[in-house]
Amino acid sequence: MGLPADFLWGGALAANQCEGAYLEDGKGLSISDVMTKGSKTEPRQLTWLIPETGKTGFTGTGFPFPLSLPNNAKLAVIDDVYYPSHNAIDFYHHYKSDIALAKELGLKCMRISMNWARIYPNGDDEKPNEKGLQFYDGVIDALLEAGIEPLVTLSHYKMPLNLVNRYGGWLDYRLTDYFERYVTTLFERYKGKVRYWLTFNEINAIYISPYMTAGLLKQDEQSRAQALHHQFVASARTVRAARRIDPDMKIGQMITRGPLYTLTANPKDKLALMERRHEEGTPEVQVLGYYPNYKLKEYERKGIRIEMLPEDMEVIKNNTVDFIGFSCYGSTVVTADKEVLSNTGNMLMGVRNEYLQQSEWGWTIDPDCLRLTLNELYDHYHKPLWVVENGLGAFDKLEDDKTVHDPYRVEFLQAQIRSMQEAVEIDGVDLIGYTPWGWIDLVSAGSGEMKKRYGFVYVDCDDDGNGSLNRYRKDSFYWYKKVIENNGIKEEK
Ligand code: BGP
Repeated sequence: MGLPADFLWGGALAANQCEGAYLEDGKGLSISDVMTKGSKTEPRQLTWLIPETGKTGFTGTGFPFPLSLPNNAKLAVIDDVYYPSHNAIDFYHHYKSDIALAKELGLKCMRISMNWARIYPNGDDEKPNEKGLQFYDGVIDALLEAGIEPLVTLSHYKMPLNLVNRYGGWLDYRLTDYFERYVTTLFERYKGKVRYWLTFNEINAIYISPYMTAGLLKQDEQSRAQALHHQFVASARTVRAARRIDPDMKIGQMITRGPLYTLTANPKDKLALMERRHEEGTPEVQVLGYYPNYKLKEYERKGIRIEMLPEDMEVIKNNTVDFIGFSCYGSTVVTADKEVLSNTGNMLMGVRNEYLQQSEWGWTIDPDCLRLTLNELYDHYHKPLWVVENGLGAFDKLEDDKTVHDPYRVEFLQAQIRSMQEAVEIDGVDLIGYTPWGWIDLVSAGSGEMKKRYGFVYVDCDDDGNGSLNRYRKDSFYWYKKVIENNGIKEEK
């Protein structure tokens, strides 16, 4: 019984939410650099500029807040607006001491992401930006020296902005070439050092956040399906490049996933659940190498036609991923009655579950969500799995003596880890690791807030970027350290 001895206990980060230094050392703008701060109730917005007239303005990012850009407007940074990613927690200048803290915490693995716009500032450049690569050399070497295995996401909500303004994001086939150039640069540079990679963060979230996942300005269903196809091709070419450059590399897909429950025993609700799963994306393409019939039929019904190059499906078929990484924050209740749906967490529309609590941000807290999700994915795809995001966004208070008491986080994670262990110990799921989200506090992707904190380490920084940026260990830091030392949660007899 128990988790494997080499189980990768870790923590996760994303470049645009932690690095800051948004223009330093030749970095180009990324799509997150033009996102304003929102709040629990106010959505984040995008800022634009019409270069000819100097006129500026704001627009929503898309669902459910319409994205509308005036003619000739380009997404751009404008004056007097606060953009959380510009400084974030300044990991760029703190990475050495942050990695030392991670080592003290006992992490065996860290999920980071590399910022495409640091390496190829415009996305379509011929040559990489050496300074950007040097930054990641430093991070990777520091991780390896600390005995921490890196898991690198290649694209996590932060593609170069130029690829959106100039090409309309992933709708344009040329991005597959630019992406291949970017990943090839990284694979050649980090072969023998970085073994685990993820391609596109939450690739299946394109149906709810097409701007963040794929830089889409045109967001109709046809455009989303086409852009997603290009990402599938890029993912397959990534796998192909890895096999060529370093066959020891393991490439994972990354999806967002959580259990679905029906509101009632009415078969119509069960059908709604099945349809929701189908709408949520097609892990099959990256995992098994083909489009499943339900998606092909859906496209046919809706008159969606995907333009493909003759070789696309061949590349997809021959280059499937090695493992499935997924984010899982909670569960959703589904019903056929569309009238009663609301946002129940991480952009998921559902009905409030009367058996479960909600976080302060209204996300459903489900103590069994990992066992259920791990089993469902393993039964379907028989691939090794990795929980690459999971956690509780909560308010924390830094006490006068610089301690942070966060029993709510410990309680949440205790249940999650127990559920994850059950999937391995009782059901025999093949699980590589666990990297809870934001092991150190960082900017929220959904709301841009700092006060929505996930970390074991508190960062002194507020919603407007004020604060010393000092780091403080929360109570949960000492708790998680013990969990890692014990290779899991041991039940008290
Ligand atoms: C996931 C994203 C992460 C992360 C997390 C928590 O969907 O992949 O980047 O931010 O959600 O969401 P939030 O930051 O909105 O609380």
